Amino acid sequence: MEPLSLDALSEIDTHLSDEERMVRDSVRRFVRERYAARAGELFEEERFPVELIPELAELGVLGAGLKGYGCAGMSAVEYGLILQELEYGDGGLRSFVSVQGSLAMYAIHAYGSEEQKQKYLPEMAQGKLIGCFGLTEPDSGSDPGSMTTRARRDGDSWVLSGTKMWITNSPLAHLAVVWAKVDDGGPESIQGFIVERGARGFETPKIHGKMSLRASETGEIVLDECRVPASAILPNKRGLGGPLGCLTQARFGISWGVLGAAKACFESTVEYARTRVQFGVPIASKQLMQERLVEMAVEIVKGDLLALHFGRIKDRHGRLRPEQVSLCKRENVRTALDVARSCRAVLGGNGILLEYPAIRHMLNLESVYTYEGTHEVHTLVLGKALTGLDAF
Ligand code: TGC
Ligand code: FAD
Repeated sequence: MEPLSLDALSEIDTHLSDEERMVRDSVRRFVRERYAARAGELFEEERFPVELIPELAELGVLGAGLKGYGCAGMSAVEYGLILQELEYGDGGLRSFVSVQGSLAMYAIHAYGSEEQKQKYLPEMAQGKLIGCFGLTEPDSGSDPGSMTTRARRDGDSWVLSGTKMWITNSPLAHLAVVWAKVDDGGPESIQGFIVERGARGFETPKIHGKMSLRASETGEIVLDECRVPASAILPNKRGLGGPLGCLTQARFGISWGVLGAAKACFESTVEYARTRVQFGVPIASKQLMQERLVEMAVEIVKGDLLALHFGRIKDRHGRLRPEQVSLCKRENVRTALDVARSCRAVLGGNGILLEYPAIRHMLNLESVYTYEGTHEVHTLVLGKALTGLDAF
């Protein structure tokens, strides 16, 4: 008997429009034809395939959810479906797209001047300019309000000093959206700056030796009295709500993306368990094994429905409450990580080989559990919302 696919089990397609399915299927084709076979190799080589950037741009996935300025203007659900397909390939591929669109481009789109939008967004949508997003610092992770990076006004310039840590895409970025505390004589406030590569005092050393998201370039941003023009400031938002507003976009996308990783693990593991024979029968014929697979399938289907429910609300109202996004990110990342770990175990010794996707996704998801707000941070965001009491 042929096994039932997850999509057939959930009949998720019955909730999607023709347009949504078309967008998903085109990215699905790209990932399966152009990325999947190389995923293990890229992970091993610790390399993001920059040669695929023009094709990603051609698919319209860079800044896909933004309107105008050469962006595709897709719905929240279409954007989520895209990220799920990308992360089916690898979390590094999805991270590249999340950071470019939901963080760097979104910051410029939401808080930039008209001139900044015209200057950067069309070329970012075309993949000709790559951006990164510098919020985290070595001593300021979950508590970004404690950042020490400063921007001092000096005549027609801003002078930036500080170090950003764990910055996705920074080693290959043409520009960085950097968050700093502004020192202009007024009350202290966090604001965004666009720093172009080439600015004196701007360095982006790569972080080596990651055991997770190895196919994603991660680096620091070192700002050593880095002078940028007065026009580099993002003028239309002050305060921590600026970067957190961008994170709300990216976290929503992640809550879809991680299910792609879970599905890739699940599909390959079912296939393996159906053909791996121990004690004279396929291991998939054992009740303990079927229970394990069923638990995974149920959680993945629930995750899909959760993402779709909140995606539809986002499309209807144009926004989600941050707590709703925390709920989705927290729950679906946990599901995906549990699924990847369980799949790794079903594969036995083979589960530690890069030949199978489980260990790669499992390791990638350890980062996703931590970035964009750790699991604990999202617990506390929800706890605060539900009780009215701040436990940070
Ligand atoms: P708090 O006092 O609660 O809030 C400060 C101001 O921000 C507003 N706000 C939000 N606005 C939009 N979206 C959200 N999610 C928001 N959360 C809060 C809030 O209303 C307030 O506005 P105002 O006008 O009243 O000033 O701030 P807090 O200092 O208590 O911190 C809250 C906390 C802990 C939840 C927050 O700082 C947090 O989320 N921490 C986690 C940090 C984080 O997620 N860092 C991610 C870095 S980027 C990254 O990881 C990219 S990985 C990308 C990839 O490769 O895919
Ligand atoms: P910490 O904040 O030091 O947390 C350590 C532990 O303490 C965690 O378990 C945490 O949940 C827990 N903890 C913290 N506060 C509390 C509390 N109040 N109560 C209970 N527990 C608590 N950042 C960017 O700005 N841009 C990027 O592009 C980016 N990309 C990244 C890519 C990768 C691969 C990784 C790993 C990280 C990336 N980050 C990026 C940084 C990421 O957002 C941070 O790692 C994350 O916010 C957590 O900060 P931290 O690592 O300093 O951990």
